[in-house]
Amino acid sequence: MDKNGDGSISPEEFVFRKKANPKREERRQKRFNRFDADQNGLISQAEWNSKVEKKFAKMDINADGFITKEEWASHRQNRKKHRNAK
Ligand SMILES: [Ca+2]
Ligand SMILES: [Ca+2]
Repeated sequence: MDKNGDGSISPEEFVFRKKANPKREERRQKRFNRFDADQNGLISQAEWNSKVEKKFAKMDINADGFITKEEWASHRQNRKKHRNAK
C-alpha cells in the first residue's frame, strides 16, 4: 500500500486504498484462485497447506527443512526485485 516506497502513506495512496479498485479486486481474486487449486471457489486446508509447502520449499534454498534468516532475506529481496521489474 505504500506504493512509492518512501515509507509513508501519501494522501493519494490512502485514497487509492479506500476507493473500490477493480484492478485490485481482480488481483485479490487471482491470489485466491492461486490457492484454490480445483477452482471450486473454496480454499480447503489441503489446498492451503500444499501452497504453503511449495512456498516453504521455494524459500528453503538448500532444502534442509529450515529457513534461515539469510534465506528469508533473499526471498524478500527476490520479491522486491520482482515487484520493481514490473
Ligand atoms: Ca478448492
Ligand atoms: Ca534452508
